[in-house]
Amino acid sequence: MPAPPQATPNHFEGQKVRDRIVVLGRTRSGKTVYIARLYHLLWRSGSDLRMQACTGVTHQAMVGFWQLLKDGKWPESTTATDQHSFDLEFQSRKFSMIVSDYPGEIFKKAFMDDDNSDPEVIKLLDSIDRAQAIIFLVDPKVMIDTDLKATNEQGFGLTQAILRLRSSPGGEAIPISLVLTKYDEFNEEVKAAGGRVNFINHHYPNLVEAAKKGGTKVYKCIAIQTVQSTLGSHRPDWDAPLQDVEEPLRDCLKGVIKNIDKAEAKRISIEQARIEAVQKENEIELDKIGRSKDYWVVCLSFLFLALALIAGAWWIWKGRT
Ligand SMILES: Nc1nc2c(ncn2[C@@H]2O[C@H](COP(=O)(O)OP(=O)(O)O)[C@@H](O)[C@H]2O)c(=O)[nH]1
Ligand SMILES: [Mg+2]
Repeated sequence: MPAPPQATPNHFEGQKVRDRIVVLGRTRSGKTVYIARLYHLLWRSGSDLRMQACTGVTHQAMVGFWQLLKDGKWPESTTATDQHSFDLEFQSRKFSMIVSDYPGEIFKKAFMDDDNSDPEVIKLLDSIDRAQAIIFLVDPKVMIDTDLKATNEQGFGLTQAILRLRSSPGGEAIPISLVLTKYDEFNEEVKAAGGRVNFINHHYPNLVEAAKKGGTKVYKCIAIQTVQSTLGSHRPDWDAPLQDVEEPLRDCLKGVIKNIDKAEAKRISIEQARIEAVQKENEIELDKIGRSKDYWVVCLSFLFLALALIAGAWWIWKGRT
């Protein structure tokens, strides 16, 4: 089987190269569970979408999360930044995916405190600037909770991230997937609001407005269902049905391919126009050369004719004398 072609990153003038699919979300929004499930679905998938951890460490981390979840336990919440990188293959093209699991205070520092001095914050903002597509995980629990701080941090923070993306060069066309996580627990609230878009719009209208352009879709995701234990706590049920785990990624990748193909078609048409302009210039130059050549041929012909006439006249004159 021939090696699939390397996907071209998107280039925009004065902009960092956009070369990655980014997964972002506030702390406890469900990043670890989502990525662990996504990787479980895709790393041995025989479909047109495949995923492979870039390092053994990331692969082992994912296997560790599968084991925990299968054992009915939730992963610990993140205390240090965990960056997981994956290679993706979709429709025979290659992509990179970065999932940065930031501890809560980094997201807050970046988008609420405007503190850009922390290297972790710089990394987080850099990942937005380099995104070809972003999957934002949005926690419905935080949206309906009475914890005003958390609700506002998620709504304002995600809106800030989207505004940064949309205002950067090329950012208006970047596909966004807004993923409502934990849908198994919050489907009643989402339905009562009139569906997923109305639900987000009701709680975070600025976020929907900021994301609107560039192909934004909203998903109701169940990465893992919870069951209530006899003691009343919620534990994960690995084998229960899932929903909207692959779809946000698939749709983002389709959008990225569209953007890459559009940029490539534009590059080809600019190159063709340049080649045509050079050809035209060459033709004008050749035409000029041709015309000056014609001029010299005519001049020389006249000269030879004149010489022949002189020689003929001289010969006749000589013959008479
Ligand atoms: N019901 C339900 N709960 C989830 C799901 N995904 C995550 N959770 C809950 O959200 C918590 C935080 O998830 P986690 O992936 O660690 O969030 P992270 O901080 O963004 O990495 C988990 O401990 C679960 O309680 C899901 O698909 N369904
Ligand atoms: Mg985590």
